Amino acid sequence: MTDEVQYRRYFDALLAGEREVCHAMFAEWLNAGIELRWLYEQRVRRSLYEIGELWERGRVSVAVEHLATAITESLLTMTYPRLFARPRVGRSAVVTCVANEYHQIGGKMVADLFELHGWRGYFLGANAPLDDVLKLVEEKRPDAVGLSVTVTFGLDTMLRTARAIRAAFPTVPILVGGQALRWGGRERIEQILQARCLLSLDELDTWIERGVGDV
Ligand code: B12
Repeated sequence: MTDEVQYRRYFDALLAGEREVCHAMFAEWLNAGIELRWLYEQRVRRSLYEIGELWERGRVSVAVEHLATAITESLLTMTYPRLFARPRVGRSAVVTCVANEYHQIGGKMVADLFELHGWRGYFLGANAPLDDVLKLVEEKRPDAVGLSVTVTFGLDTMLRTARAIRAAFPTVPILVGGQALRWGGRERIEQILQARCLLSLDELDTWIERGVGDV
């Protein structure tokens, strides 16, 4: 079966809410040793973006989108044995969605990628209140903070969050990512925030490989 045919089969099962088929295909990919980053981008992200387009055009209902999202979130936990297999490197990252941001799958992938590199990836999930994020950063003293923002109307909150983190923790690298940044402004944001915008797991991978402090 070609790669494209496999993707289509997976996508159709996801859209039909066939959890068993999705689970079996995902297990097969994991057992075959397919790179996690590729699986996350080419299967998970691609399928959810496609569902988003169908939903935007009124071709699928909110219920179908919710079903596909719920299945996807359950599949992501299947990667855990792979994530924690690498030796720990004594570094950590706090990763969170900003306040009022309910899209949490991208942020979770980011935390997973840190784990895959032997870091500890503390993932706070959706809609994290700023004060609590600051408290956790204070407590964990991570080597990086990752902020995820998807909705365009969340950009101001992201800016406020990053500024507050920068004020309280002047040296911690701040990484910002998510679809809200897709439409440009990257350099301006980096300048304003003294942060690094990273738009994909590949970019994050390169950042981690290069070592901490490259902001
Ligand atoms: C599922 C979904 C939801 C679910 C989310 C549930 C959950 N558990 O996460 C729910 C139902 C909550 C939801 C709600 C809404 N949604 Co919605 N949703 C989606 C959908 C279909 C998939 C999201 C997803 O998981 N994508 C897959 C992940 C893996 O992709 P990603 O987030 O981009 O992450 C990747 C990169 O961006 C990057 N990344 C992300 N964060 C970070 C952080 C760092 C530090 C780094 C390095 C990298 C990084 O890494 C990931 C891997 O590459 C998208 C479609 C789409 N295009 O994504 C719409 C979409 C995002 N939603 C949209 C909208 C409009 C909404 C609502 C406003 C709808 C409404 N009227 O209520 C609300 C907003 C709620 C809120 N305040 O946040 C629009 C956003 C438009 C915009 N530009 O603002 C989209 C694009 C749909 C569309 N085509 O119009 N949604």
